[in-house]
Amino acid sequence: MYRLHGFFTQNTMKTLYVLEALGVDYEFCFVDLMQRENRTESFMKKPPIGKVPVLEHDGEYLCESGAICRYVSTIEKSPLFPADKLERARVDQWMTFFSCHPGRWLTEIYFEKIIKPKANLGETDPVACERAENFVHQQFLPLERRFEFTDWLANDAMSTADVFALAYMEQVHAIDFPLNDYPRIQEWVGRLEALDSTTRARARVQPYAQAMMS
Ligand SMILES: N[C@@H](CCC(=O)N[C@@H](CS)C(=O)NCC(=O)O)C(=O)O
Repeated sequence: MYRLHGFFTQNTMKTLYVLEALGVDYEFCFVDLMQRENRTESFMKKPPIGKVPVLEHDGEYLCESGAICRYVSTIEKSPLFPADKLERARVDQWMTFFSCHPGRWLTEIYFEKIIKPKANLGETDPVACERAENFVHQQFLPLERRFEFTDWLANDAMSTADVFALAYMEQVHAIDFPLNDYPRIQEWVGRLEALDSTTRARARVQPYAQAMMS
């Protein structure tokens, strides 16, 4: 049995999408970041980083969304994280690409446009948004070309990398990032959003997100 401590933003969503796609049994424990529940003494006894998501499994704690996704995918021996070394490396490659490049910049725009005003962290910075948008466009161009040849990021079938990346991609809705020039990327996101596992993951956080963001 797994227990996931998390919020409703992209780092937690990566792990929720992966846990649901793997079909594992887990408990979700909401950590209210607005109330600084991640900085309480008891939470800081988990990995002392004070950030979510945190996975609890067999009495051990693990943080960092990518590490959690790889760990559970490995434990479950899932085809979503193939045993073949090269295929697995390709999954890893795309997870890292999303974390370091388009995901990083989409998250920056989300922070500027959504989190800052909501959490009273100051004005949205238009210069930071424009810079981040330019980086996203730079990275979406080769991604769009890639989807001319394949339906999924890493190999011939959907993998942990695709559902992991959805957590970054779905931010485009909230930040009004235009995908008009990227029809294949839109189709890929549509395939991921249509999964039952995506619906189940969203249902886990929806009551908390609705209460806080409305
Ligand atoms: N690299 C980490 C980032 C974790 C992270 O920054 N989590 C944010 C929420 S999305 C957090 O806990 N922020 C609260 C804080 O820093 O006090 C991951 O991928 O899990």
